[in-house]
Amino acid sequence: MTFRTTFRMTFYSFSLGALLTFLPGAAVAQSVDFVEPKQGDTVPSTFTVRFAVEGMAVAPAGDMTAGTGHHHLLIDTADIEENVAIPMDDQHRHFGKGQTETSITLTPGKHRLTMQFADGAHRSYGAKYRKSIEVTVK
Ligand SMILES: [Cu+2]
Repeated sequence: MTFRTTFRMTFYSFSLGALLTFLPGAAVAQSVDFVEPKQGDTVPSTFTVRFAVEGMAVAPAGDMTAGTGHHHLLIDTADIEENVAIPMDDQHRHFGKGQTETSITLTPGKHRLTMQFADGAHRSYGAKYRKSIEVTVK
């Protein structure tokens, strides 16, 4: 084996190793995000909110399959820590049929919207599956 071949093989196996170390993290991205509206948007009093999740599948409330859950929208209220059940009221909306969008009506001014993905028993998946934005309602 020449020096050059050895060098090449070492180089390739290093690259492959680096790639394999890097890929799993990218493949299992864990997050939620607002498809709309976006941070800082100005919206009419009634507007559509669309949800996206990566690293989990959407399932109806009651389905306790690992790796699944449903979306929640928290309006002008505090975050819900991991494993804590999300209350059900006007500030804590559940999308327990597996919905990925909704229409909401808010008063004029600034509002903080928080998405929180949670399991079939409405227990928060924590910060990894939480996203907050601020919007201004006209
Ligand atoms: Cu719920």
